[in-house]
Amino acid sequence: MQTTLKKTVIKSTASTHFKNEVDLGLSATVKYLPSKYFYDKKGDAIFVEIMNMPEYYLTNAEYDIFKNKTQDLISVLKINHKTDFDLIELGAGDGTKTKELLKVLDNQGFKFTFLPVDISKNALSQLESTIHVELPNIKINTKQGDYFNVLEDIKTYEKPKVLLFLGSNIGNLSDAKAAEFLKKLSTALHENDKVVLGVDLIKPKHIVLPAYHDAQGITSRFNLNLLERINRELDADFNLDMFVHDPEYDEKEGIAQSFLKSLTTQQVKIGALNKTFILKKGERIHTETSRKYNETVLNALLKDSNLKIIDKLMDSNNYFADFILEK
Ligand code: AVI
Repeated sequence: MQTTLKKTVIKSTASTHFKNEVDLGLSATVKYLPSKYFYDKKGDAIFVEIMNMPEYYLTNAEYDIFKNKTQDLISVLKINHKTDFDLIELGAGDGTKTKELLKVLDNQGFKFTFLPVDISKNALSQLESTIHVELPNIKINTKQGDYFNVLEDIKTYEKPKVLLFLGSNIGNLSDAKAAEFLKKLSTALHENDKVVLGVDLIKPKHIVLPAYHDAQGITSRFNLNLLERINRELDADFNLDMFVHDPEYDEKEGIAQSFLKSLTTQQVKIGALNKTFILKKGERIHTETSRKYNETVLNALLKDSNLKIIDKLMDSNNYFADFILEK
């Protein structure tokens, strides 16, 4: 297929998925919109702002582990100096944390190829150029795509693997989906391969909730951008002034959730669906789950996979953990 035609087909398939999922979510008895749609160009930029907010402790906490416990991380991974291995990162983004590990591996003469995987081609090419400049010895081979699809590819790689899945990205999946993902992940690995799974830990509300309800209203903009995206891409007429960002955190369960609450009873027309949806005053649209973990929760998710926890590293505040899993 011609490249431009192929791009158009991929784009229109993506927008058909978006349209159908918006339709499903807004037609449900309890309305929802999938959080994966936060990440358009504007959403990506707001997410960078989130990671730099004082309240969003997750990024710094995991950076603390990668920067200050690099040697511990290398030891628990039990990597052999003589064996060439693949270091795969799912959802690599700008690679800030991973570069700390790459630097030390490189200095200590480990033989490996870095394989960052991301949905964003743009993020990958930026990462590739910074690695070439900052760490010119590192062999890098980028992979663009959806994690689930990329796992199919990874399965065929022969070398030992260390797979990084950081940032508590797993927390945006329901427990059922996370368990399915981990099971699929384990089938892509060989015996003794390792996974570094970064998760936010269950802790008190006064620490977690502000990370999703910041003083500057950045997370509110992030959440509302989802409605703006529907307006832009699906010809809808959401009035953003008539919705508020409404997050909550259940400290006992360890689950943060974000909603958009309708301030009035209103009708919203979505041109691309040729449909009108009614929202009652106070009705909420669920937009995101950000699960927090402890070892019991994680072990329950790993039950049907062939992965087991062999170690964990925590930041200096004990807010965040990188669990080391082994097949
Ligand atoms: C990407 N993910 C792990 C973030 C989180 O903490 O759930 C997304 C996010 N949503 C609001 N703030 C950050």
